[in-house]
Amino acid sequence: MRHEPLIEPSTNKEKHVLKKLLTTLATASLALSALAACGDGGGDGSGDGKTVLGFAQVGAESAWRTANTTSIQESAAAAGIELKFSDAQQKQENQIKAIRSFIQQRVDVIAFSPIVETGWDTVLKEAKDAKIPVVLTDRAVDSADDSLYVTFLGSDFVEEGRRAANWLVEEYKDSDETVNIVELQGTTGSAPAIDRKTGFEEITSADPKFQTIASQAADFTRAKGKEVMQAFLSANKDIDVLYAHNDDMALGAIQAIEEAGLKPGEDIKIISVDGVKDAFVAMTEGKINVVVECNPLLGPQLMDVVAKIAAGQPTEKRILTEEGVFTMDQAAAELPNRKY
Ligand code: GZL
Repeated sequence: MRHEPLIEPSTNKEKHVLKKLLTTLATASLALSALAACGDGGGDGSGDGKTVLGFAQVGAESAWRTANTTSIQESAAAAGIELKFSDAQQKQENQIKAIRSFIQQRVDVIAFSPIVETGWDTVLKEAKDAKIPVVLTDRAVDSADDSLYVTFLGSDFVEEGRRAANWLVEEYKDSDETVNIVELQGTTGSAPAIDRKTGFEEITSADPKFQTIASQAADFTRAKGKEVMQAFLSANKDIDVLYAHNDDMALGAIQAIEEAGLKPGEDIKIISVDGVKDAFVAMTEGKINVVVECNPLLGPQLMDVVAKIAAGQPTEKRILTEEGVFTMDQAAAELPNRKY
């Protein structure tokens, strides 16, 4: 059946105007349908209705980080959340690029573990202007404007430093001898490195017998931990204690200590942070004396936060992760329970 045209143009001018009008209307309707697919808070236009989370990870520098990544990826899948994941290879500029890409893709939520504390305000303002909520996981940012993120989910690194030092105080409570400490710091400028040092010194500074004779960044990696410990050993003949801001650096330092003909855990007592499986194995071998746990399994809590945001529900500004302290004599019993 032939449909009669709604409008019958008679002159060429009328035909031209009608043609332009129809083209404009067609373009406008295409644009409107694309916008509708993106939803209001984001979504990548896939139109499958899934919440889309963009996550900018620090890198893959340590066993802790690997466990953290696995937890996030597995939890997103279990929660039916579409995860866009980027690995910044320990470079802040790559994390900033990833966040900008997530903004362009109109994701629903952005989450990341800021490799260092500073330099985020500009890109976080861009996310705020794009009305995309940001969740900090693991590490914090040092910003005057806490409206730039909705929630910070992670450990209290200052408390982790205090716990490390409290073990030391207890270990040497019956001695008046000077205790010479060397410290392997995490990534310069990162929240865990700054805060673990702060918490440790808050306790040790109360007793002058505790002397930190050397302290240097080793970037949370085994290789750098070994290299810096070798330098400590060459420059200092009477080291009593190593305080390592993470297990990977402690495990690298153990290699250096053994290559120097010394016994880790005996000649040089070792305090470490994280609680990865290999650190528990080292404790069963008597090579690490105490591990302060830092829980990387943040995935489930992060997805709870993302789901609340997607549902328009309020989330807590600060969510603390639960963690403990494990000494050498507890390691064998605890090792089978370790999930990372
Ligand atoms: C701490 C985390 C640190 C770990 C390191 O929450 O940011 O980064 O202690 C990791 O193992 O590299």
